[in-house]
Amino acid sequence: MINKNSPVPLYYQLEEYIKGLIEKGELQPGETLPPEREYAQKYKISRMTVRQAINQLVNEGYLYRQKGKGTFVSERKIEQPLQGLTSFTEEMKARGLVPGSQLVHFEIIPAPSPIAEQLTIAENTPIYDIKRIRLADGVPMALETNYISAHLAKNLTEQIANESLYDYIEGQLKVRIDSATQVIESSIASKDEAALLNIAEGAPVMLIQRKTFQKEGTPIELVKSIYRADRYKFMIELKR
Ligand code: 16G
Repeated sequence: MINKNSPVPLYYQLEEYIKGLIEKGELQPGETLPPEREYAQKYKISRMTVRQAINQLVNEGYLYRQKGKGTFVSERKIEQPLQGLTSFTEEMKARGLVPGSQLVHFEIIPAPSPIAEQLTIAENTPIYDIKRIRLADGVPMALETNYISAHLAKNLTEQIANESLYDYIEGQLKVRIDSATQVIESSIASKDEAALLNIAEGAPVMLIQRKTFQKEGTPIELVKSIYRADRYKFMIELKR
């Protein structure tokens, strides 16, 4: 497993080895990682090297530390492809997870100028302001704020917002969701966001802003999503 004659650094070999055990399920989420000295003795490497490997795995989110308790295996991250315009509900179902929403806010408000501009409607036109915690198997994954023109989404109810907005837009309103632009940035959870997502204030999150369009280019929704960086990663296939 650890080859001292290899030009590959020892910490990296150990890091990849532990990562492999996690990926194969031989180390399960929540399981305690054996102590550093055990690895050091077993592979005849220094504890510094073991610590370096473990630090890397903590930084990458494969492991987490709990003060005074030890190092544990993290829950597996959801890998979301960046191609394809899908909904949260579709993404979770495709993975065999049960999608859910917890409504935090639901109100019709007059569109403030920056939002109106983006939705190409006049300022103060009524829009839905919807904030939901998005759940996978009951666990909070993301916090999502949608702005949708009330004129477009007539009769949108709290019940619908608790389910799938895309199902409603396409199934009920018969509006074809065609394309979107999406910007992803790193960020940290504010106090309120952290409380809703059940993570620590200041924990890393991904801020995703999506603007979705109908076929003729009319904007349908403006969405700000805060995704937990400890539970999500994004994947894109590149071709040259
Ligand atoms: C996803 C979209 C969001 C959309 C929602 C609809 C991202 C970053 N955002 O969360 O823009 O409003 O799906 O989901 O993927 P729903 O149909 O389950 O309500």
